[in-house]
Amino acid sequence: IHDSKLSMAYIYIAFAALFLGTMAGVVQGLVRGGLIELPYSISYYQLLTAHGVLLALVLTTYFIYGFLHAGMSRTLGTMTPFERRLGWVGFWVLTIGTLLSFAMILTNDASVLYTFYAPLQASPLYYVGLTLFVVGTWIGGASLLAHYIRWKKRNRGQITPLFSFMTVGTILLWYVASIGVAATVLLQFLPWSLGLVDNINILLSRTLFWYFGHPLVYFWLLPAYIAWYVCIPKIIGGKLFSDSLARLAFVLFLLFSIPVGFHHQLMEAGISEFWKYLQVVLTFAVIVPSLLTAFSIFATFELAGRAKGARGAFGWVRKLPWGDARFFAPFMGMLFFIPAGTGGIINASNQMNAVVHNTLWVVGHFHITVGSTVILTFFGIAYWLIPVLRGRAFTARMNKLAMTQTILWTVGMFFMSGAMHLLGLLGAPRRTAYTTYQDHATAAAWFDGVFTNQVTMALGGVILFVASMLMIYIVINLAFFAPKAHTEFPIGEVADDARETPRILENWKLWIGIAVALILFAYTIPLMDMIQNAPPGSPPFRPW
Ligand code: HAS
Repeated sequence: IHDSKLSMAYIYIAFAALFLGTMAGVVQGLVRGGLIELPYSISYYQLLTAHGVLLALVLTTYFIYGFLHAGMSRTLGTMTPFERRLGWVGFWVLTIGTLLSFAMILTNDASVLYTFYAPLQASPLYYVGLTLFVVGTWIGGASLLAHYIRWKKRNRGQITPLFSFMTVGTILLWYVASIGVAATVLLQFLPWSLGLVDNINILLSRTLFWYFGHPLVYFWLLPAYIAWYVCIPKIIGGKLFSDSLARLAFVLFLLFSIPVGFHHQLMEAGISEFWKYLQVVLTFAVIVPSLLTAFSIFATFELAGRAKGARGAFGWVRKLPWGDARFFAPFMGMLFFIPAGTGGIINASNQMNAVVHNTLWVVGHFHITVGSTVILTFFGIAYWLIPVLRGRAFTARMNKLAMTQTILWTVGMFFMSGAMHLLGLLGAPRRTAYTTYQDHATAAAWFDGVFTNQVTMALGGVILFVASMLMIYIVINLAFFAPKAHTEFPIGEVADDARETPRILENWKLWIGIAVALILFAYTIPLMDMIQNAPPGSPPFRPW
């Protein structure tokens, strides 16, 4: 019960962020669609920053920690008071950091978008808030790792439950990745925003950011994969196809998701072709664990259907529980991931990146990855996790609403991100309310098709907003008003004919060693080059 309070604290803030973040999102979408103008002195960039930070950073991080803590307690037993205290310290440091950064956004002192690219400069307090945010996640992560280490010591020689193994992989990935953002914030942005140094090395700051920024997307994705591998098999009444393959996918993410940041900087001068090429090759390696996941999940679905008597090549599809939102929402997320992953492969291809980089295409890409695949899965988790933690039931009425929520989210996202992808191909830029070409009005007329239209994008945004408010209603109901009942935390079993899991998969020292070697290989020389041949640097730019 004590552990569930910690998880719920994370979940409350996650959904508060969903509420505020989607509100900022719909208003900002309507401004961009030319449908409204902002009152008072609120700026488009201020709203866009609030939207990105609240949804991409706050909602995701809080939900992930709430989910992982709950799953660890479910699979490894309750935490000790020390582990729980560590968890709460992490929560509060994270929350103080979040509130501080958010306050700076509200006062328009940090309208630097969620990527806070230099030379855009925010108030030093914004960077202090970001630092606390990261430190809070490290402390929360330490609580999870302490829980794992204690279990390992007590259960020597035993294979760790899959949920906990995956949690450890996710947290290790986060630790290695977040060193990059901590370094750029502490060593570059803070001294610069405090006026201790006049200039900032932009290329270095972006490189350190993307060293962190790409694994960040897998930090969002892996908890969704945990649900796909561990919880969904139970929900559909089946068994996981292979335990080893699932663990291998997570190990591959740890190895390959970090030394790939240059694929966000392919159009950036100052990094030589060779290093970009190398990191693109590694990017193609990090696609493999997602392909393994697609295979595993398909196989799990097929096995479940056949065990229920399905016949023919695709008879098993009909045996899936289509009316159950705990399955349907993550499933729609999986479907989104097929075009979304394809889009990622397009982005990572140098020549095609030249077409899509800095256009709305990229915004479309991240709305169907993190905004659909990940978030729909998180919604699907919330439908059972909140009842588990609050000792309540997920009733048939709530399930109906949750099904409607999923459909609305899917339709809204289809319109919004579909339009974004197409507009991007036509050249509509991102990170700006205007086209910035010609006198805007002339250039805006390029985008006048039915789907290639900024209004379609805004319409999708409005549907998403309605879906989001429905989600908030469901969350409040599940947390406070649903009937009291015992709800089970779904943990699936592995299929009977699966082979025994090789122990080497849990040799974290080995995997961290290889990951560090790959990172050093991919980054040492380019980073030295950026530091030694640093351009004069740039003074701050505060356009608001
Ligand atoms: Fe990305 C930009 C490349 C995945 C998020 N990405 C972004 C940004 C974000 C983001 C936020 O190379 C923008 C950052 C910014 O603000 O500038 N991305 C990739 C690649 C992948 C990829 C190669 N991205 C993600 C995921 C994200 C995410 C996941 C969030 C969670 N991305 C890029 C690149 C850029 C980029 C460039 C920079 C662009 C630029 O120029 O600025 C891969 O990981 C994708 C692999 C995925 C697959 C799909 C596998 C399919 C599965 C579903 C199976 C379905 C089933 C159901 C089982 C190959 C697993 C079917 C069942 C039935 C019955 C039908």
